[in-house]
Amino acid sequence: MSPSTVRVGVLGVGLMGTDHAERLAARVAGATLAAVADPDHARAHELADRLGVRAHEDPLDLVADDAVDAVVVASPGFVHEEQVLACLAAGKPVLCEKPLTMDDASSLRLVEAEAALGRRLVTVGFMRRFDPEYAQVRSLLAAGDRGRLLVLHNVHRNRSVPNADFRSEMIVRDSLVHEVDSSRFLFDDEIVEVTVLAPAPTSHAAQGVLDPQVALFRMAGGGLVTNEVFVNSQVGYEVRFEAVAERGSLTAGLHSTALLGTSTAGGEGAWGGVVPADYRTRFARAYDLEVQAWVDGIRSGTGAVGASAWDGYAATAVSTAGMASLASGAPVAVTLAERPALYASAADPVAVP
Ligand code: ISE
Repeated sequence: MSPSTVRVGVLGVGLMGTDHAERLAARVAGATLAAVADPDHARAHELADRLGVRAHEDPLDLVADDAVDAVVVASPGFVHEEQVLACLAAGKPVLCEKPLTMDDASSLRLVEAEAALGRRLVTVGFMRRFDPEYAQVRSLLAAGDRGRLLVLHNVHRNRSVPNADFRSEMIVRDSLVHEVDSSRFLFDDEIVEVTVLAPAPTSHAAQGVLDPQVALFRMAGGGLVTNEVFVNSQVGYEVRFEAVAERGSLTAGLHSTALLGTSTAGGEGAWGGVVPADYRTRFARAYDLEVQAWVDGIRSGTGAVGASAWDGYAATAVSTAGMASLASGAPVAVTLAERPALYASAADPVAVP
């Protein structure tokens, strides 16, 4: 049965979970925020009181709550497997923030659990797919006028990361994973080999952290992707790409770009505007569209849109290989399990808004 109003519970109310909870409470048509939960009970209660909803102390109680139809998982990656499995067992749609889980084996267990159910309940929060420019570039490439996509250049920079626990591996697993997904999405193809290298690190990285990093993906169909990920750029959230096809290139994200080394005070030489502070600003519209599409899919009964559990697994498999490559400095092959019939195409299409 498809509810006319989807009552959503949010698990984990750190930065992203709070952002989603506020979005659901205020600006998603056909949805209400029903409950939140967080291991930091005070934080959960403070948000619940502010938004006028219930707070659960135990995340699994939120999943079991009869007043919750669907769940957003915005908790840390190491609890995703248990929480997503609980949603599957309860038959509740779940929008799980990236990464789906911490490694390919655990992500594959989720794929297998969902495939055994025979219907798609899991969506992975790869919001770049819903960014109007990303979606438009994918459509333009699919239209074929520019010929095949040959090379993709991705740039992904954060001003800084929250704490010294953000180690080198996390740059691959939590940050680069976005480009893993967007590369699969834009090429409509799988990544078969990954190499992750690092220059001498910035002095702004924590002791022993390799930041920035440069990664190379080889696509199954022969395409190549270059990626720069830099999580202590000191500037802001810069995410953009250039897609080079046989007859022309397409660029997205220029509005989040600053030309560094110039001064607005000095008169000539300045270019661009304000660089967004973080992903919540840069991708605000993409998050709105993503959550709205998720809710619409639940209400209409047409099912999940956006990244599937398979996409989440494929991304985690590339990240797992990427972390191995970062450690060895050598290219690492990515071998995926057999794709269950439930996940028919390489990257599910999304409508261009
Ligand atoms: C964070 O978890 C995100 O998902 C952001 O989009 C990314 O830019 C950041 O590096 C991650 O830590």
